[in-house]
Amino acid sequence: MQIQTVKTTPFIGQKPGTSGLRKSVQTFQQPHYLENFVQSIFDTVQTYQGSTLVLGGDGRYYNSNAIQTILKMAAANGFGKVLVGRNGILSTPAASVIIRKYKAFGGIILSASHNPGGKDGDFGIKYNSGNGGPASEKLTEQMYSNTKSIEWYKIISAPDIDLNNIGTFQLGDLTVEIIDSINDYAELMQHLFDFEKIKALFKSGEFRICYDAMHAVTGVYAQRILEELLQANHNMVINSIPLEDFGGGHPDPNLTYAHDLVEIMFHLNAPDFGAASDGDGDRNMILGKNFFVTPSDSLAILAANAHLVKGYKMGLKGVARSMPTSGAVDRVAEFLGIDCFETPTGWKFFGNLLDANKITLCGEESFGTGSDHIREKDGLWAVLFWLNILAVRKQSVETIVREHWAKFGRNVYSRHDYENINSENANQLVEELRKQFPQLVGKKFENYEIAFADDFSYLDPIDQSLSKNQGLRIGFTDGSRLIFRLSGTGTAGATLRIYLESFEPDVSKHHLDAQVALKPLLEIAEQLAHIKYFTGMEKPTVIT
Ligand code: G16
Repeated sequence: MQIQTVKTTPFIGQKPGTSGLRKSVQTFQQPHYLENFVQSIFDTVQTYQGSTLVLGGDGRYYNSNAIQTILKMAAANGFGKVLVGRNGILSTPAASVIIRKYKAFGGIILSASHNPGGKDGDFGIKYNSGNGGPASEKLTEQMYSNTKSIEWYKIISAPDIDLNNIGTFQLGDLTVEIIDSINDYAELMQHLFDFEKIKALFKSGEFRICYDAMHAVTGVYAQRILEELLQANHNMVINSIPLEDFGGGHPDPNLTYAHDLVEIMFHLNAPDFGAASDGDGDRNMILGKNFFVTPSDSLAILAANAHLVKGYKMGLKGVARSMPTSGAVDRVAEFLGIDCFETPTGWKFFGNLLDANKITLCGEESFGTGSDHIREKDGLWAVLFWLNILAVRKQSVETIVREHWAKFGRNVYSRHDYENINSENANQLVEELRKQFPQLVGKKFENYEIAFADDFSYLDPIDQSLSKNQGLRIGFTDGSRLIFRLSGTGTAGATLRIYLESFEPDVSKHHLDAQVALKPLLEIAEQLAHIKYFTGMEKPTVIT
């Protein structure tokens, strides 16, 4: 088969964000756009000749087209084998499982995660290394640098491969194996969790679950694992059929976008447990009957109850959370006598800690939770972890959370997002706030006094790499925190995220709504950052 070397010129702005390159579908459809980025990945990772690549995506619009192109480029660039999920489908955690299990050189995952899909939606691509985790900042910076000087890419001309049937095909010297997208993942879940106990919980008839797949990739995984293997109540997976445009929805599992599930769970006859996942299946939202579990609390509760769960009963090596995530898990770590690490936002920062056996569990406020079983966050894994705990403790979700707060205190927490705002205004807000930092320490606002104000930097304890400018932190003497960050995953304008946290040890105040409890902090945020003025908005677009 003829290898073509196609001349090309750089595109501006092929800079990977928090998690890979995410742009509108139309941007990706420009001739050479995808090819330039893929060649830049290959030129960065270099030593792959003859080795195996894993390839798949969340099934959004343009997934199959991109897969055909990448296969032909992999053949032209000298990979030995590509493992592709059937129909081009692989959830992000399943891709991580497969990279690790088959000791692949790396993988390419096609997803824009929780961003909307379809012809007018977003598309995305990211590279995962041989450990199954997102490429390090060093690699993504090199990829970006390559995109700025690219002059050619290599591709073969060949007919498209049939992605719909399991089997092995040749593309020149490249072997393409179409594999079941679910088997390896389901097998690992059975190894980690007590499926018999969870099955018994469902069998009792006294426990019902509702899982919202949001018309995204986890529909097929949830049906196999929850319905077939665990025999959960019938029709418990809603929005189960993966669609190229996610049914026109926004596949982001939070209280705003997972409205179908929220309606079911905040109802008189609600099931006992509710959960949702995002576009590529790595995020999770956990709900009880009329009860929302914040992702930060969820991480802390998994850590505190890990000893009850088959795959984790040997104990935790340590835990980690991203900086804006609440300190709830820190309290559990202190109780257990294990290390707790604070990393910047982005799952890639957990990779070194996991590889060095420093941590077992990690998580983020952005609905991401995971463990050392893979190197990605894992939506269904978190759901199964909760189910395993519920099967052992036989209490409601709300009781488990309230008992946790009673023991450790409650880290009252919320995130306010201002989406799609003018980028210049967003940057100006950050700049103006940063300028005030030297004068902030000691400043008082009624009951609150500022203890520190800084721009978070992270020195990786394993490879000593330094990541600067990872979010503005304002800490108060009572342990409360206000954090300001601009999202690195949006594709239009800017998204301002404001993270609010306070600590409440008094059980008699634990029933308070988080928005009510955090109101004083929100007022301080407005005074310091003039949010309404810079965003032009009276209130956030999303509150979680
Ligand atoms: C990605 C990253 C996460 C991060 C999240 C939000 O998740 O993998 O680590 O917390 O984005 O990032 P930001 O606040 O910059 O938008 P996903 O699920 O989109 O891949």
